[in-house]
Amino acid sequence: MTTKFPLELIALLRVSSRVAVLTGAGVSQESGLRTFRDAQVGIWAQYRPEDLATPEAFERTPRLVWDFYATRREGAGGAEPNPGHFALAEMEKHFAKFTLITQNIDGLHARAGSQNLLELHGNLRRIRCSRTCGVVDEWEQLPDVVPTCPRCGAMLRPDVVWFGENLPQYELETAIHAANTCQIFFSIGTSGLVQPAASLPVWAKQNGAVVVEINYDPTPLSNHVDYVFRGKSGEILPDLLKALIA
Ligand code: BV8
Ligand code: ZN
Repeated sequence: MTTKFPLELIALLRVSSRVAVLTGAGVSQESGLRTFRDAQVGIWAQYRPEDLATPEAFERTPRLVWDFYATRREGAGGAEPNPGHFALAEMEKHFAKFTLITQNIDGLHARAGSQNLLELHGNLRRIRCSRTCGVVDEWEQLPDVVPTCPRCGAMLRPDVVWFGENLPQYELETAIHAANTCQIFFSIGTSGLVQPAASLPVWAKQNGAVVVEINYDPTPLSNHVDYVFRGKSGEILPDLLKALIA
């Protein structure tokens, strides 16, 4: 069943040049990746994500945290971008200033071809020194130990932003600027619970943008946006692209 879009929204899209999009785990759900909140299955079911995705957890139990991310890295490696990712990559070509801001760390937007992409929470595929040596491409993986930095010997860690850690400054500042200057802001596949990402659509609204939510379930944002499309982003986004270029 094709999604019906109000004509005034499509008309506005057609005359707009500045569009910003925030995505969350929901856009990768149809690629077979569990969303953040229901990712806890199997051995991970006994942990709350917030208890694994923190610097304290890594200090306390580095192997457990390293294995948690190694498992997710394998999962993401086996996943393919879905029609929602590809529709966003195609939409980008139709606007002078299209900024895709993602909370996801699975790398699927980049693999779908999105160019102007801001990974607010890092990328699962990148590994970095837990001190200051930066990203490390090769390391010696011994069984049952957390690998160490070839330069300084410190433990390696996933290049992702944990709870209680600051977001990368360039990505955050650029995302805030896009939210504050866009004409239309889409919030897609995110429960809107994690800060400061969850404030971006609010700031966009305060700055006069039309805000659109595309999400399977209601969220704290749902009552504050101009349009809500309840359903799967992998189905709604291709319909939106079709309506835009019809
Ligand atoms: C920061 C990387 C400054 C790691 C992630 C108290 C103490 C300390 C901190 C805080 C505090 N209160 C608030 C904070 C700030 C904290 C925070 O927000 N906590 C929350 C839990 C309250 N934030 C931070 O710490 C951030 N840093 O603020 O720095 C600072 C410094 C020091 C002290 C204080 C502040 C850092 C946040 C980044 C954390 N890292 N990811 C990893 O992934 O392992 S966040 C992680 O969770 C994801 O990246 C993602 O961002 C988030 C999950 O959210 P969603 O993507 O929305 O996914 P979710 O599953 O929740 O929802 C999916 C939605 O999709 C659902 O609504 C579902 O209906 C929908 N859906 C499902 N399928 C589909 C679909 N929709 C459409 N189609 C479908 N097919
Ligand atoms: Zn190092």
